[in-house]
Amino acid sequence: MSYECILTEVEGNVGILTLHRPDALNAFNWQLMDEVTLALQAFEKDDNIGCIIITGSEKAFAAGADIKEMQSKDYMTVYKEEFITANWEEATRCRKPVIAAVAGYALGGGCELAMMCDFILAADNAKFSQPEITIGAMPGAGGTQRLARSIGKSKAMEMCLTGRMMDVEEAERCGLVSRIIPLAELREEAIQTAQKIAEFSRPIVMLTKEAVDRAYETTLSEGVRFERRVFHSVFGTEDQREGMAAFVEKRKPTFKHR
Ligand code: DAK
Repeated sequence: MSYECILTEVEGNVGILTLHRPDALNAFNWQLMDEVTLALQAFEKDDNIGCIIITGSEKAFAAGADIKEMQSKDYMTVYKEEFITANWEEATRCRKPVIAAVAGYALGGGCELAMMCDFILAADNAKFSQPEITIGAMPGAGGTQRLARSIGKSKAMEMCLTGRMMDVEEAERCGLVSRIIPLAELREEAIQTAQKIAEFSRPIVMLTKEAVDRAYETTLSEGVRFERRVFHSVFGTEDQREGMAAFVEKRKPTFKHR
């Protein structure tokens, strides 16, 4: 499959999707989001891949929705074409872990896409913002919801109402990103992190991801109940037997992903 607005490659057991519209700081036009959707679906289907990375350039993860494409849309158009819903949210449907490796600007939809991923590794030049308010819009791809859950109401409200840029130190302090990495090392560190995850049992990685995600959707007691049921199901896998046997026998486990 050949793409025009993204690059895809596979390194080891890691699928890497690079947003690639350098002339527009990777702004999301319809074609780019279609390609992101197709590439993520292909990575999901590929049995060799155990973890996915979405990244951009050193200057921009993504500067958000393509304002030039969006400016002429009216209400009936965005409603009928299911703008955003149609092709922006595939990352949230992936069962394999998806890591956002963010350098430079992650603005508007760019920040929202990063938040759709399972965690964000950020370069020391990363900047996050929901600047839609400054162009007469508002976040439309989950920004008001995921930001509030991720960094709390006060900061989320301030970000969405002022459009201010958050630097990477603040983003790490408030839990938006999991780690800050020197820009030159971001890609390699993201690949190593993803490869480490890919080498664990795939079904157990997917179950763990599903359990953590449940924390966002339900009460504590229901979440713990869900976790317990999933935890019990782990004991039905070959990989649980192999992992524990390997520990007892003081050797490295060989997971068969079943
Ligand atoms: N869209 C289109 N083109 C963009 C762009 C964008 N978001 N961001 C940058 N570009 C283009 C610039 O126009 C410029 O192109 P040329 O003029 O050279 O042709 C090129 O990328 C380089 O940008 P700059 O020259 O501006 O570069 P600087 O380094 O000076 O500035 C910047 C970088 C990121 C600070 C600046 O480009 C910037 O402020 N960009 C816009 C960021 C922004 O506002 N993003 C949020 C977009 S809105 C919904 C409704 C709305 C939304 C979602 C849903 N529903 C109705 C459901 C909104 C979502 C958004 O993401």
